[in-house]
Amino acid sequence: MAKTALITGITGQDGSYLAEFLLKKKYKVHGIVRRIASEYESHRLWRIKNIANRITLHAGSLESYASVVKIVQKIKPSEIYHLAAQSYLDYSFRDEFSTLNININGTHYLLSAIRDFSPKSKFYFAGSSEMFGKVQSVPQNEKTPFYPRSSYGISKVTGHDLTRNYREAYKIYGCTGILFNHESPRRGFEFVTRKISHSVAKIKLGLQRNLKLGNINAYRDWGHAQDYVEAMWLMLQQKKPDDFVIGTGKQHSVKEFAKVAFSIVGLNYNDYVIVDKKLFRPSEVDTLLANCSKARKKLKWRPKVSFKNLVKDMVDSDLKFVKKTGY
Ligand code: NDP
Ligand code: GDR
Repeated sequence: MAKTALITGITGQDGSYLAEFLLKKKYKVHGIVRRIASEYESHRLWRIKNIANRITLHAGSLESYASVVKIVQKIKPSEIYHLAAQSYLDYSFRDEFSTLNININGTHYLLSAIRDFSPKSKFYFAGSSEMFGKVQSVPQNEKTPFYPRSSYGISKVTGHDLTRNYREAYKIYGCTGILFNHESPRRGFEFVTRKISHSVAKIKLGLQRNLKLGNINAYRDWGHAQDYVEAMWLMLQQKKPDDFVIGTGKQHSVKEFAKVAFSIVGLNYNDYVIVDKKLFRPSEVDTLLANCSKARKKLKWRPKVSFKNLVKDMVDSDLKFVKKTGY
């Protein structure tokens, strides 16, 4: 019988790739979307338009236990991928309250619904390298202590603790994937990689003059989102639930990302990038680097897309996007 998966955050970057991945594996795919998302189809559902007639969407918000529990109780999914979150770090400094409420309560509501109404559902929690924050050792693996530097990071540490506690106390199959940054042409425009690839395309096409960035000396371990959704699925196919760090094991600065992106269209980033102190964060995560040897060994997972190919994929896609939309 076909397995059933429920994805929260299906309209997001990872949710859309994961839905495609699971459809290829013959899953029945359900997703939770905010009511407002279904109202603005052209906007919020753009990432899942191509698969809209093959998935089932349920209106619901992570802010409401009632809406979450009804969906879990009705579908009793084999696997639940909890990806929905207020995921933008900058915004988490401007609104700590909604970040903590959505990210912590949403995770708690789902776990509680699983325990009470669908205890056989396997649960994936979208943890983050932001949990390591001010890193306590380099590189970071599953044993590295956490030191979150934002309400977002704090919410992810709490979600991870909740997941672990439900696993230990109620025997729920719950895993946290501690994923390092992963990007793609479907990345939201507010994140630095998409801001760069989109601006590079607009500058090349004469629609923008320069690119303002904040801390260009921050280092990240960037992979391709398509590789990372496979790791999420693999975590739920193991005999025992466990937590895994997922990354490439290579790091680059924001400056390097910009350099490569501009060079792809034959431009020099020095001629266009302006550092704007207003874009710096109150507390920054300076450097992140994954040690994912546990995932390599136990999940047999490896990233396939290199840093250069990731940047090229994003810039090429944005050149097409800007030519088509003029935006
Ligand atoms: P996106 O920001 O692209 O997607 C977030 C999703 O969450 C969207 O579908 C959004 O819906 C949904 N959402 C937000 N708030 C609510 C709410 N109150 N109720 C219901 N749905 C809500 O994130 P990504 O796809 O990049 O990331 C997926 C998950 O992985 C997130 O939890 C993120 O924190 C985490 N993560 C991401 C990493 C990355 O590098 N991409 C790395 C590590 C962790 P809507 O379309 O309506 O806004
Ligand atoms: P991050 O991603 O905070 O790592 O969170 P983001 O792309 O926003 O920032 C990466 C680094 O770039 C620096 N930076 C800028 N960032 C943005 N957004 N805009 C700028 O103009 C800019 N200039 C420099 C930032 O200061 C930072 O150091 C992402 C999200 O997907 C989270 O949900 C996820 O958990 C983590 O990755 C892992």
